[in-house]
Amino acid sequence: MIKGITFIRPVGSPADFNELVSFFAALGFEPGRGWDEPPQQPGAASRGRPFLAPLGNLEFVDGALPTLNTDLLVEVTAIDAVHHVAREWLAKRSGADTGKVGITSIEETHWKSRLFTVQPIAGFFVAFWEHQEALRGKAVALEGDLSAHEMSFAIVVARWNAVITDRLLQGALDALLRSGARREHIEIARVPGSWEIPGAARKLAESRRFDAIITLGCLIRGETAHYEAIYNEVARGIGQSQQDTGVPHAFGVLTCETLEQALDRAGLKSGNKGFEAAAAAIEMASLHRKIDAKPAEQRA
Ligand code: DLZ
Repeated sequence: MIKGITFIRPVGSPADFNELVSFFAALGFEPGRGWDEPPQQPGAASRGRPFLAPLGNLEFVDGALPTLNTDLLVEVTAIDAVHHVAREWLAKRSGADTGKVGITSIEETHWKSRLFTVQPIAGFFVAFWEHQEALRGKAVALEGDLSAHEMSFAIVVARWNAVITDRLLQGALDALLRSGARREHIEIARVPGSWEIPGAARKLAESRRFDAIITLGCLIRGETAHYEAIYNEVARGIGQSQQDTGVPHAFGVLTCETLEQALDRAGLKSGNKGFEAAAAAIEMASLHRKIDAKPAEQRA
């Protein structure tokens, strides 16, 4: 059974390696499981950092090829936002005005796409492209993207079980910043416990200043009297705020049997539910924008 496809790119020096890892992380690629081999003999250490994409393919072409200086093509959504992030990354590099690194403007291609190329380090080129028909090759459906560019978010985080909720908050911030949100467009509201989350979330949603609200808390059954009652009310209140205000609310309130289980879900073994809640918030905010932008006659 075919499982995946890997293209290996050797790099010339540890400094180039670090630059490329920084560049691909800044663009929001999901990091895979990397490796570091200690040296078997002097100077023979090696390391690898994979970057994952939701889809990959090996494509054979019979006909006109794009005139590019690279065979590394990354398909994206929201190419203008990707171009912006790449430009900002380059602007922080000291070599940016030496001509050894650089970025082209976004150009139309002969295959109904828009494309630009970047040289994040001397001699390494990567092209980013977006098909003009966003639905090409996909089921016909409206879908949100994972770009948080030019979006504002509020995070409501409970102080109760702070050892957990602080980790959820770090995960949520990581997801937002890596997806292109700016720190000054993220407001954090701290509340005493999960019980207080719905009230604060609603107030923030009613302010109409945010594309989405992210709610973070942690209820531990063994340590919480009336656990079911509190949990039901928190979930109901957050859902009701979402429905009444029309602003997407992501649900990141953990309900766990034990502290150990909560730690696992806050970044140890089972991912970070704060990161996942923020990703859901970005996707829903993007979907809302697309629904608002789509002319009525195309919605049928
Ligand atoms: C009171 C309480 C208890 C027992 N357990 C938790 C919990 O596990 N997680 C949580 O977020 N909050 C807890 N709280 C606090 C309530 O949510 C609320 O803050 C207080 O009852 C004050 O209204």
